[in-house]
Amino acid sequence: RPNTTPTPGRPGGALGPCPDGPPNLLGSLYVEFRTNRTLQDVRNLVGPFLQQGGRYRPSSCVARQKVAVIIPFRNRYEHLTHWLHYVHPVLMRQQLDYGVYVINQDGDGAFNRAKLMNIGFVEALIEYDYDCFVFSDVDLVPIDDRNLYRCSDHPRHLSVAVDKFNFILPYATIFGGVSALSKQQFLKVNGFSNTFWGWGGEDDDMSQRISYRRMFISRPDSVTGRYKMIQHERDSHNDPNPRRVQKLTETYFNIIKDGLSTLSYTVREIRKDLLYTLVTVDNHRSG
Ligand code: UD2
Ligand code: MN
Repeated sequence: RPNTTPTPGRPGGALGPCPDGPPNLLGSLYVEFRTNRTLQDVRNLVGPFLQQGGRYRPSSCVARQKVAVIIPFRNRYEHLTHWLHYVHPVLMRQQLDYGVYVINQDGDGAFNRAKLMNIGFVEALIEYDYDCFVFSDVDLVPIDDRNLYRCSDHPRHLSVAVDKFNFILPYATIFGGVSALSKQQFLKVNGFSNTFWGWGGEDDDMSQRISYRRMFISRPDSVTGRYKMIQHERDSHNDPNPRRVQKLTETYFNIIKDGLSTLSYTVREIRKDLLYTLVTVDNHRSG
């Protein structure tokens, strides 16, 4: 094994970096949502490998990236249970130094997915020096563990082949579902817009921010990028945003004046479960 020369000050010798290709991946996975699995079942199963707050790092090597997985959330515990059950083991096999942050919108005002993801970025960075951010819907589970939850040279769209869309990319610029941006990439676009209240548009706004800042969307191939989405009805207080189409014509001008630089919220509670960090926030609805 290379690179096991002891380093001064580190007893027992320093760990080498993890290999670029994680060696223990399984490829395509069996995923089933029709079970009565509980959070406690998942704690029993994967908890022993985790630190409080849904934190993990490989013990045999130094992870190549420090990844915060950010889940925008309200009232979807059943989905979260499946997500944690399936995705934790995948992230472990991918040898990531990672943490799972569930950003929980308090109250029953209009949902704002994009703003929750901005909040997740800021709150995760307060805790640890993450260099990569994966933003994931709570209802999307990868069914191939070769789909690495890492960042690359360009912002990366991971959920390219979702069963709900018959495993094809619905349109070329789509960036919704699961996506990954490095800290630098996220800062370059000033994060997401904070002003998409209700369903839709916020992912396309980010896609436009990326191209206006001269970056591209990178993707895994359509076999590696397969996902199962947990079937659901539209939630209450998340009706389609009637302004979503109009707002997309304004992205270019809004990048610098609507995003991380103007983010305002109040943290109500931070609770560490073994499986995830729950950050409950008031996201200051004002328009
Ligand atoms: C699509 C996109 C999603 C987002 C959304 C429009 C894909 C695969 N998905 O998902 O990324 O762009 O359209 O906003 O392209 N949530 C809650 N509680 C709520 C409402 C939403 O937890 O009450 C969270 C949860 O993580 C959910 C996500 O927001 O997965 C997106 O909401 P959705 O699942 O209702 O939207 P969907 O499936 O149309
Ligand atoms: Mn969904």
